[in-house]
Amino acid sequence: MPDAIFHFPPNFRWGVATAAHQIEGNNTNNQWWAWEQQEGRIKQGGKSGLACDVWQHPEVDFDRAAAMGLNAMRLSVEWSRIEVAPGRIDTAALDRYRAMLKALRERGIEPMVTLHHFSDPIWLADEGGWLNVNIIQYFTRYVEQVVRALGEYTNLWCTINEPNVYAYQGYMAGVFPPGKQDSRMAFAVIRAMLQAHAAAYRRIHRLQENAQVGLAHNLRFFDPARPRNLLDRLAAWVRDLGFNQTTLRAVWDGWWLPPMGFGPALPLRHTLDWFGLNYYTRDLVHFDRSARADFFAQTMHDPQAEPLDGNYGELYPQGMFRALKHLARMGIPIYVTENGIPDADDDQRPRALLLHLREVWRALQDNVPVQGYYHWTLTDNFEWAEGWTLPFGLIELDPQTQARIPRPSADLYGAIAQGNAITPEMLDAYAPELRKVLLPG
Ligand code: IFM
Repeated sequence: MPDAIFHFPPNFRWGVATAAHQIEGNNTNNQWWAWEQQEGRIKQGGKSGLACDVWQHPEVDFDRAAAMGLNAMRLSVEWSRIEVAPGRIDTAALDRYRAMLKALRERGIEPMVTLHHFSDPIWLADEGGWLNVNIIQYFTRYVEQVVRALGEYTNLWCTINEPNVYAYQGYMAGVFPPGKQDSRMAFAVIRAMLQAHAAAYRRIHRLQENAQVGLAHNLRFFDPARPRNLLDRLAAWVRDLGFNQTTLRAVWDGWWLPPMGFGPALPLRHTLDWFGLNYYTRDLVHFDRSARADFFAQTMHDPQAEPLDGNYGELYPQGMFRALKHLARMGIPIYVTENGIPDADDDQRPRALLLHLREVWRALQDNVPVQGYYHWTLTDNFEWAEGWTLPFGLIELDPQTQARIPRPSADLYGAIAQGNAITPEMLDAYAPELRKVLLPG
């Protein structure tokens, strides 16, 4: 590609990210399935149902990913399928996942396997979920079974997806199961998840010599709505502390920060071979003395910024560069394990994709060790409490008929992956403002 302008490094991973409950269908044995059956829990009464039917027909989407020229895919395995009752492993489920990973390898796609992505077996939820005193033993016992069964096909493991989002949505906002509103519980859940990550890291390395183990964190920026206002700055700092820094400092420095605790978190040190960044958007934060339960903060989107569909936030691609630079301080490889926008008519996604990838490229020029980018997501899927209302797919899905229609961004992303670069023509077509800045005339 001689006239390409943003080249990516050789062997860069171009992938898509997915999660078991959002795509497999009929995950009847987890807490999400039970939650979906309760009235009023999911927007428009949506249910995961057959989802993208990936459990029965994984090759449909694997073929599409391969045809796009992708060389990587992040997918999760479903604890509730594998460990159907405490200590009772369904080997047929593990065989099914083995077949999936093999099918990906046959298509030249390297799997990254996430071991926990928001869904818990009902038996675990009934025993208090991540607040159960035995959770670390439970999690490592399950992880060991998965690594023994799937280790032949991958050494790239993501222990837990977004502990902060799981805890915030389930234990503060109350919109994910178990629907609690108790910040003390939320921080106890994150703490347990990080401890379980560390224990899983050690267990995986004991089982697989060349394992590469990481964690995916949803890094959201919180900027003061009025940058000069001290109270807004303080409120933004508190939000950042709770959502980002408590987790980041625990895994970087082995140090618990309030409100998660205070003091050394030694078992967490050196438990990352790489770090996973899930980046989507940012919030502006206003101090509000009446919002006591929310730590005196109100969040809003920048009224000047381009809004994303479904009230998902603002388009803020610069955050990708900021996040990567922030994480570079860890001195370990980084994967962008998720990034994308909900956009049914695809009128924003191609441009958003180019703008975000340009920020990844900028970070690479600054020697940030980014190894790959996994777009969220391949096919529209079940978006948790938002049901089917936020279509994040490069490919449109009709969940009733299972018909798939690639959006223009699927072609664009495929062309970028195949060329390992962004070309001026792509900018002309979708992000002319960037073209003008970079290549005047
Ligand atoms: O769909 C989710 C995913 O499960 C976790 N990260 C954010 C995505 C989009 O909201």
